[in-house]
Amino acid sequence: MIKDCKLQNNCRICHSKRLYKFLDLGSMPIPNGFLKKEQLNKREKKYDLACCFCEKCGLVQLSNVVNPELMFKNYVYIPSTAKVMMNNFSNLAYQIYQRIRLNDKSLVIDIGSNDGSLLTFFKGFGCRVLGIDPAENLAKVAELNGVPTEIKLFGTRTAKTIARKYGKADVITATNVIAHIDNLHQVFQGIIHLLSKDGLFITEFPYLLDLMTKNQFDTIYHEHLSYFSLKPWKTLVESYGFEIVGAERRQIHGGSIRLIHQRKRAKGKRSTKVVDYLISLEEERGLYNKKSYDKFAKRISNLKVGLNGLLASLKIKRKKIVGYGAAAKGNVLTNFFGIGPKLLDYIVDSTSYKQGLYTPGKHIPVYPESRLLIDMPDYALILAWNFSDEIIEKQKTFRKKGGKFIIPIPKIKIV
Ligand code: JHZ
Ligand code: ZN
Repeated sequence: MIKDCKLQNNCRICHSKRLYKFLDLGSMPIPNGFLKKEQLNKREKKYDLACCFCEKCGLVQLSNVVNPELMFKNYVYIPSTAKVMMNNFSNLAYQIYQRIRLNDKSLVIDIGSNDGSLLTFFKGFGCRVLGIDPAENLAKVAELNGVPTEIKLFGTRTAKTIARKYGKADVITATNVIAHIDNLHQVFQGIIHLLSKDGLFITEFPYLLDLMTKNQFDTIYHEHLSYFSLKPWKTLVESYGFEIVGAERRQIHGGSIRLIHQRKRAKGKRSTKVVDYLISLEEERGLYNKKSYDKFAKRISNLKVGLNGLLASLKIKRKKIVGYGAAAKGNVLTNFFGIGPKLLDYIVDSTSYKQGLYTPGKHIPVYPESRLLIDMPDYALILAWNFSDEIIEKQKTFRKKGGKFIIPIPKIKIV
């Protein structure tokens, strides 16, 4: 029998055991483990959530690994409800299309393809596309969107099977999924099998530099096994004969990084200066110094006191407060800060899969966004703070009618 959870006591990249635990968020249910009403009185499974810094290579990672089957087989997160996400996908597809002039013979494979959103843009350029994702429910949606999908977790074995069945890929993309994968060595071994000689491997993930400098502690959860900066990532990439040929910071998800990789001797243009620049910036901001992580943990405990203080003072004034965006990160924040349905009456969210359910741990009900204007609470705490601009713009009427937004991160702000 496969265990639900295992300890990770060495570094996923360099295998060192010198791991420094700097943040302990306690034990909580998986962040997308939304519950039906009839499940509310059953005991939820909880898993430790703590974060370590590798003193040898600088990778930040969780102290344990929850079985991916439990988290991803039936998945409720979809990127396509946020305009900003779709714009980012369209930008990525266009950038690659321009770079290597994709045509109807090109094959683009997306690892962690979710509902097929990113691949629909590549399809728009006439390319052949294939998604790979373990979520059975979302693969069906992707197929309806015209994106053929292999329902699988990615690793060496999957890569070999797919290369045999479909041929080698000219482009492999992996957005917001590499941090979910335990065995990064298998990822690169898989890519070696699946990518054509001059092919591009493009990945995008939340950037540790943003996480640290903007107090984004709530993006630390069971799904995200690793928190990458460029220095350890570069070592990993190079150990498999690849090179980072393009790097760009993106605003998406509060600060991400988009990286383009190719084999060392592959044809194509290279811009490596930006990688060196970013690594020096990481060093300058203390990303490779233990003390920075202690300071980060201290800032998070201050934030906890600050936000709870604010919500309690509003409640004393009999204000009605709700949450906005039942994001996975919101479930981390509410669980760690101890914010339950007594403080937040409910959370509104645009994802149909989450509506009608209850948040894991705190059991706050999730309703459609339309409820906000019907009810007109005094405050909405934006738990999906990475989409604050889009949400505030969308909910202009709420503000006009006197509603206020609270943005908790990077620091508490009332709009
Ligand atoms: P959002 C996800 O984290 C999951 P989450 C994943 N593990 C990952 O790696 C990261 O992203 C990067 C809602 N919403 O995207 C939709 C509205 O209601 O921040 C979502 O439920 N109205 C793959 O779950 C939530 O907010 C809106 O107008 O923390 C946002 O979740 C908008 C824009 C969003 O991801
Ligand atoms: Zn390491």
